[in-house]
Amino acid sequence: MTLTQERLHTALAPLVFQFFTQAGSTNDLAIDWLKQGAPNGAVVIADEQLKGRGRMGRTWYTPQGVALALSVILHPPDEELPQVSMLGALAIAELCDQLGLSDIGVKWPNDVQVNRRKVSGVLPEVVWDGTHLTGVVLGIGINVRVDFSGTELAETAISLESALGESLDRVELLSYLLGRIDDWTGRLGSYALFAAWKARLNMIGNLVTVSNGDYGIQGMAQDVDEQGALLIRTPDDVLHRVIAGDIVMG
Ligand code: BT5
Repeated sequence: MTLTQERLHTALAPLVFQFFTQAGSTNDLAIDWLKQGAPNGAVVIADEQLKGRGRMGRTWYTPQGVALALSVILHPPDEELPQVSMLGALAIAELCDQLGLSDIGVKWPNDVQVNRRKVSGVLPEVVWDGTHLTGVVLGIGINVRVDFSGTELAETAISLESALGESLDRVELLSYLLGRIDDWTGRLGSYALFAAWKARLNMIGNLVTVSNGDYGIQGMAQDVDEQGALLIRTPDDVLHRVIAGDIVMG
């Protein structure tokens, strides 16, 4: 159950990684490491985050000893960037498959849900040096046994252990997840990766509302394109291409 440097060294032997018992945000640490030349596939892992970040300045809750918080450093070519976050969600969904969970889905763009509750979030952050792509940091947070009772997330979040009704070993979960990430990284840029991500999306064909802070639109979630954008058809029969935002049903 413990996530120690020693256990990680044994389980993740070929990996270049940094482990912190406590961090602000693993993405921030990974961005610094990337700028200092971290190799493709390097990973930052923390047992607890004090300033875990979500998208658009939101907070990601990572209490000590009960979650996985990691950031994988990748050096894809520019044109493969849209698939990096798809890759993250896909690898997490496959981890859920491996555990034997049912009702697993990806809520566009990249929330992994179990029983329609969020078990994991993905935060890709791209680092540029002028017009040159330095690399991308793929942040992943997974709830393993986070107790959300009495919090504002009690109705919307879930942990792997409560969904499964079993206790889990975080090092084993991490090892499997990194294996899936490694596998899909080898297929970055492929139609297969896009198709596998698309097949996991759980709101296509439904009436949804999308908001991105500036505006909200309601319509049919018709499809996604290969860049990861959501295509929404509004009642006036106009097809909108949404590149970022949050969706809710109805
Ligand atoms: C995300 O943002 O879902 C991306 C989360 C990425 C977290 C990882 S952890 C490792 C790495 N280092 C970081 O600092 N971040 C990454 P977003 O779609 O904006 O969702 C954020 C929202 O999810 C919050 O506003 C809450 O409503 C909810 N939330 C926060 N913590 C949660 C949790 N542990 N489980 C489920 N939902 C949560």
